[in-house]
Amino acid sequence: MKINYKKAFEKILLIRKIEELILHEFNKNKIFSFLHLSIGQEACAVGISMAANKSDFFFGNHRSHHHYLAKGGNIEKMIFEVFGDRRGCCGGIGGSMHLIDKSVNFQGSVPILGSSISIASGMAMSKKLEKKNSIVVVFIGDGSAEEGSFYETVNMAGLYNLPLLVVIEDNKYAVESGHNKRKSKDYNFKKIISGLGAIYERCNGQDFEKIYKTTLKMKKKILNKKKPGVLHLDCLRFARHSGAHLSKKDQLAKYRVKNEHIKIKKNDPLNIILNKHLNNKIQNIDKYILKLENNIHNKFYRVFNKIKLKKI
Ligand SMILES: Cc1ncc(C[n+]2csc(CCOP(=O)(O)OP(=O)(O)O)c2C)c(N)n1
Ligand SMILES: [Mg+2]
Repeated sequence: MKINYKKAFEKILLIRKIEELILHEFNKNKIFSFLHLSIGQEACAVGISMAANKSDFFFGNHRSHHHYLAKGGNIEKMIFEVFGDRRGCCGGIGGSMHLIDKSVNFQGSVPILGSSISIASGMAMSKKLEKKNSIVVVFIGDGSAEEGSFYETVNMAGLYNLPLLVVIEDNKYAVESGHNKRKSKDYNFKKIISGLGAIYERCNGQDFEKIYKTTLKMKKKILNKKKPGVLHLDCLRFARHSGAHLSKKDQLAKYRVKNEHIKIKKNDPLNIILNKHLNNKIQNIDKYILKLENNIHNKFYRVFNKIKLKKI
């Protein structure tokens, strides 16, 4: 299997830089909207989108810049949307948490936790009835996987053999509460999911290669065994839960596990691809990265400079 690591790196870098630039302008302009950054979690979206087909459908949640961009959503329309411009993908009235681009089968991000999973299962039912070979992928967080709708939907999807892949980006927190504050000690996710009739896999959500390979395997199983799947990705949220912050202060905050900032530094999805696959393949790697970053910067400001910001 030949894997295009360069393409994966470039996609992750695009998402990273676009979000950093959004963050920069958000802070300067005091935009009145929620902002949930995916920084640190980009490989989850890129690994899955590269393993999926164009004809597969994606649904996102409140933290979905990476899902939208990885699926190939229109960058210009996303930037307009985030800054409340009428030319945005939701007419500028939804903001960062409402992204949609049906031209690439990104069916929409829904910020009400646990809601998109039921909507996605409806679409999976329609794909089953149409006898299409596509799957429906829905991204949720570890906190959202504690909503009743998650269990109900996985159960029904198991019962009706739906081609649904639920991806849990487990960054360990729901806002600032960790697993130990939300789950019983005996909570066994694998047993619960298997008991609901779905396929369960878990892997490192910082490592593109692992996500890509696991997704390929799961997609095959979902279509062959006619069962839904739950893919559990262990990942790290580098930024604060929401708002325009990417400071060390949050990484060192009390609600996080001890030394998480060190783990964050060591497990950057960009560095993992560079160290494992690209450093010794690309000559003058710094120049290559700088050129990519400059292109992204120019792309962002070509759109941003067209926006007349509404000051509050
Ligand atoms: C039904 C519902 N309850 C509460 C909220 C407020 N809320 C937004 S994000 C969030 C935490 C979500 O945690 P998780 O699902 O783990 O996703 P993460 O933010 O970590 O990506 C909460 C409680 C909401 N949007 N919807
Ligand atoms: Mg979470």
